[in-house]
Amino acid sequence: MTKPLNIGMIGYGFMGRAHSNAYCKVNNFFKLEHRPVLKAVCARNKDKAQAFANNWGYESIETDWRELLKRDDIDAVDICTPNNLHKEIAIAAAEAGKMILCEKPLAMDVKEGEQMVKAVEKAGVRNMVWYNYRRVPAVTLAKQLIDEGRLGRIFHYRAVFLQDWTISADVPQGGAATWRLDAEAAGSGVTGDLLAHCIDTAIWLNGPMTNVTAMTETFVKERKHAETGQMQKVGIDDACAFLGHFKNGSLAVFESTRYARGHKALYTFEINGENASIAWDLHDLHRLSFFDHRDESKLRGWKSVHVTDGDHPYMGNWWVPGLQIGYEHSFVHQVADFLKSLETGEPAQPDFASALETQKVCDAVLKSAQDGKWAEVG
Ligand code: SOE
Repeated sequence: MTKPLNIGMIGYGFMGRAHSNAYCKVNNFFKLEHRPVLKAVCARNKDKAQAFANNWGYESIETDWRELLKRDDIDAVDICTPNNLHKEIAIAAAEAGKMILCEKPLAMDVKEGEQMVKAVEKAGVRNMVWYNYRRVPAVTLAKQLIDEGRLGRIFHYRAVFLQDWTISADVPQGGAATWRLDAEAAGSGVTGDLLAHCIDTAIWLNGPMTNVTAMTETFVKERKHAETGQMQKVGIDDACAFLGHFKNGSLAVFESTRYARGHKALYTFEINGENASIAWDLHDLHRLSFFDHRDESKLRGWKSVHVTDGDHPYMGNWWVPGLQIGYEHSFVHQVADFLKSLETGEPAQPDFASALETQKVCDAVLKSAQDGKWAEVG
């Protein structure tokens, strides 16, 4: 018999769907003591909340997140709102004694993030941030190879996250579909939305970063606001590139943009070590490229490992070797790990405190771009 874990989800956009799907699937594939129960979804628009509830099987709806937090039948709150609501909801949820699963980035900035960390620590509630790419099996395999010391001393960490969906000046800012372009709702542009993923993965794989030097650009200076219809100054970074140092002495080169025509979600990283290199590409997410200089010289070359075997991370829970899985499974894995953490007592990662480290790098990147100088992290 599994123990129910009653979920109250706030927000119902793209991430609401990704998380709901994960809650629905997780117990079919992972043997766990707890089972998420879709208790309630909360959104301001009653009809849309009901339609979402009907589609995913949520038992009830709320239109005010404060009412959701008052309910005794909610164990865990999943925050899928725009970034500017994360702090207020998370702190109130912690005070109400709820577990919290919060969409990335943790907060609008470090100041907010610190308050959130303090709140969950004071309340002693379980917390996690949805940096899902750690749970792509090939990325988790990269972590295993690095932890086994196969790369040796690491010299370089290179990452990009490229998209092209905001090139047209007709794309509005604000509103349900395009809040990511509105600085008031998102806090920042590609830095908080896309580079935050790259930074989370990088810190996880290669350790903390110490300082950065960055440049940002806003190519389209004004956009219509989707709700008011008024033209408004664009306050987000459309593109960002930065260099930096990791504590282990390796060099960081990161770039993100929503203006790379032809690229929809090209998240790639490459790590070069003394003995070996690793490369990964979200467009081919089930493969991990690995080059080992210690291989016999006449056969030395890049291997493309199809990460679908039973002894690859998470894969023993899915189909049979050779059959691959996709984007949505990274969320299933993250829920599985969260539920497992309830059994082991270990904090599910990344928790708010770990996500704050990513936030510190994001803040340093934005500060450096603004000041035109190197910025220390933290
Ligand atoms: C933006 O387009 C976005 O959806 C991000 O918000 C997600 O975090 C990223 O995984 C894909 O792109």
